[in-house]
Amino acid sequence: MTYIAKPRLHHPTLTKNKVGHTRRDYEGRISTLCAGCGHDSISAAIVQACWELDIEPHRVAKMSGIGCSSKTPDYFLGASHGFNTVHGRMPSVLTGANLANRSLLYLGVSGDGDSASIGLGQFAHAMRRGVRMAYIVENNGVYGLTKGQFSATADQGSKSKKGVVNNDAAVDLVGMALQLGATYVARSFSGDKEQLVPLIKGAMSHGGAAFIDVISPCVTFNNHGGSTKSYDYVRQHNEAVSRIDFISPGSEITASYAPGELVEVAQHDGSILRLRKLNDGYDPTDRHAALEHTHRHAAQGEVVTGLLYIDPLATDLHCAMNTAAAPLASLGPETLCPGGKTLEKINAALR
Ligand SMILES: Cc1ncc(C[n+]2csc(CCOP(=O)(O)OP(=O)(O)O)c2C)c(N)n1
Ligand code: SF4
Ligand SMILES: [Mg+2]
Repeated sequence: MTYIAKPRLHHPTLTKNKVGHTRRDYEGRISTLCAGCGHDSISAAIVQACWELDIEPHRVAKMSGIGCSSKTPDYFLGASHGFNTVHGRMPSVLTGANLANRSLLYLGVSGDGDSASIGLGQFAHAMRRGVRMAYIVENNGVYGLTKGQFSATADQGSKSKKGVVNNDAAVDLVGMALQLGATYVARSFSGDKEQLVPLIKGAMSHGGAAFIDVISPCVTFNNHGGSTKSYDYVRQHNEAVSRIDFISPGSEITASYAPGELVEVAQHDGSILRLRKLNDGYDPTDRHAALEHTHRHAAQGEVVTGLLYIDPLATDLHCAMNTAAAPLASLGPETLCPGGKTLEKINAALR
């Protein structure tokens, strides 16, 4: 209920992280979503990930579009920057903000309608440009907010609550992200916090465009038999490629897995993603193999989850454009406007 404010008082013994915050400091307002909605579990995973990463909340900019999923940034990181954009336009607003100030951590939260229908072009260009961000799609296969129409990620042959069959082919956002050049691509399930939290931590520490497709059941409109985005379906068909562990810079690396079963991937910031292979020979640094693997299993009705692809040496849009390291707002007028003579020179060079 929106009118019930969350109490600000904390119990004095709540555990604090390295920057002096309790988990509660990463929460937002009380959720107004339906009880049991997968999106609320994703919000809880984001809270957990940011708390464990010792992120100062004011260093995060959370952006979204329109939909139940896009409402969720109100329910986490209440002390962060936020921008609720027009339907499907989150990626371009995030890109602009990122270009103006690269010192923030960008978290884009969207829905399957928001990113795979009206915002598909925006999604594609943010991925191919390598905008540094953690982009999460809370994928329920329907337009939850507008009462349950099929979205573009609904699987062909799956059924609506009233039994209508979806005849259209599904847009595969994971496949698109892989093809378009995203450098961190994962899929998870809102009901699997153990897998989702380290995936979010890895995405937020990544040096380029990170995308996570999270299957997030809509309990009101798409949680019946015949749906391929229901709790029961995903639990029965979940096929994980790896078990993931996130180790932040400076943490002790313990060897809890038997040698030979582990892949360790170091990221730019010194964090390490430790992947315990569940599938023999699965290589998370092979983009083509990731595409082939996910498509082959999808054809068998399986939902492949885990960290599907990572480029540990990823760079981002700022690197490609050779932009200033400092936020634009911190640059003085002499730097931002170098004067008439410089402009004349530029114009002359273009004639
Ligand atoms: C320009 C525009 N077109 C259509 C709508 C109506 N609309 C609001 S939310 C939505 C779909 C949301 O679906 P999704 O992104 O999957 O979010 P969910 O509610 O399922 O989490 C639509 C079509 C709108 N708000 N603005
Ligand atoms: S309508 Fe569906 S997506 Fe929206 S809050 Fe309810 S369960 Fe969640
Ligand atoms: Mg949806």
